[in-house]
Amino acid sequence: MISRRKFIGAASALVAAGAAWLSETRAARAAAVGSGVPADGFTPVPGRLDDRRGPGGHARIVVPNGTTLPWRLVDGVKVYHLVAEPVRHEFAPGLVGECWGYNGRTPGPVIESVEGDRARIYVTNKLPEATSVHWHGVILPNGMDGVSGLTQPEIPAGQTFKYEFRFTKPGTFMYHPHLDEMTQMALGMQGMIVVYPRGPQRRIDRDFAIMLSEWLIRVGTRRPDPTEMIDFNILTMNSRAFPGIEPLVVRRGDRVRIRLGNLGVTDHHPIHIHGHAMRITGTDGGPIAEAGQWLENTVLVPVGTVREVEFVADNPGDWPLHCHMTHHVMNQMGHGLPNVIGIDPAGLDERVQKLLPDYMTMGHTGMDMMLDHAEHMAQPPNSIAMRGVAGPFGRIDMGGMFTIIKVREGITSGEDPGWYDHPPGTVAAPATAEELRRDLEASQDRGG
Ligand SMILES: [Cu+2]
Repeated sequence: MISRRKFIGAASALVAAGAAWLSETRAARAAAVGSGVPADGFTPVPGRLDDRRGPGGHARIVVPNGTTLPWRLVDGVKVYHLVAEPVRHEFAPGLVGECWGYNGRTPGPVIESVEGDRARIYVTNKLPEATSVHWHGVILPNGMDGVSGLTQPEIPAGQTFKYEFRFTKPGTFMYHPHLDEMTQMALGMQGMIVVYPRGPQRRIDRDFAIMLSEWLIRVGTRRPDPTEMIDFNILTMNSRAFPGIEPLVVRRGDRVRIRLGNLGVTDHHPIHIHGHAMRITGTDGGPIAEAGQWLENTVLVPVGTVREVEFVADNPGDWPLHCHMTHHVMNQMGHGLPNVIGIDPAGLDERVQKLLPDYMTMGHTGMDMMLDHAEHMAQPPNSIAMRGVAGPFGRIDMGGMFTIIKVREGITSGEDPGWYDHPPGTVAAPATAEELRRDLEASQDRGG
């Protein structure tokens, strides 16, 4: 198993290589736009809840476990540089994958722009095979659409291509290869694009971008298997699996937008929020007019789409935001196991132990006990627990596509504020004998 220090060293080297072009131009970019921040006057402070706004009134995007792509202004054109390359990626502490991505990470950095802006995007191919980049949802000239063989020649390994077009409408879009899609996307080549409206818009205080993805990484291996079509065992938000996913920290009263993209293989993800209702406000087709918006507690994000949701964070607490498919909130779950729920193992363990001394029937009372046992068993190399991490009330029985929205009163920082401190009397607790007598026996008297 690779040591943490070695991993960080290797990852840094990759990041350094990927960002070489950016480093070389840092001074020039700083001169052009001031510290490399967008020229539209908005200076973000990483990790801070920031009340400053750009001219369009937009809050800057927050990418949990991710980042945005720097750009420089050249004669009024925003110039970006994507580097397609192999990436050593940590899905959660304990699980590292040999992936492909952009600029040293998967998903690639979020590309930000403003409605009407012209973009020139250089794509350098450092993969061992050809690639291309499709700008999913962006309305552009046909020859910039990135479909290898149809609208452009492939980008051979070692070469740099140039794309140039205008972002004509606001919204959330995506980018991904359109050559050997099965392999390249399954290994992590995915990214999001955020285009802010140019004119005034309704106030948004916290604006998050989350890419949903699915992977098969067999226990003990490092390379995601791109040939799998159905049975995935790592489900991720921005290529991280819970408990490796950063929480979404918001201040009570904030108007929150979450931009959810899905570039997975097969699965549509019903993303469920607790404690709030979400308004569906946009797709990769663009914003939805207010009259067409509707409320949901669960928004389905099908493969190859974006859903933008908004809500007012008016309910303090630690609220899950997760895929509602039960197998998508577990890590490295095996399937096709014998179903032993309800069997009586009495006598069975003794007989089998004569052949296999360590044998023990598990799962006959449900799967929860397996987690109790798992805590005492050694984890195989390069793998993570199926589900479960220590929470304020015991084990949080979740993994995979799961994160926590932390709504807090009056906070000024986007740093993780820790667990929610519940007001007295607002936490579910064991019923007392007196309460049972008072409430349940009385209701039985009435036939309730
Ligand atoms: Cu799902």
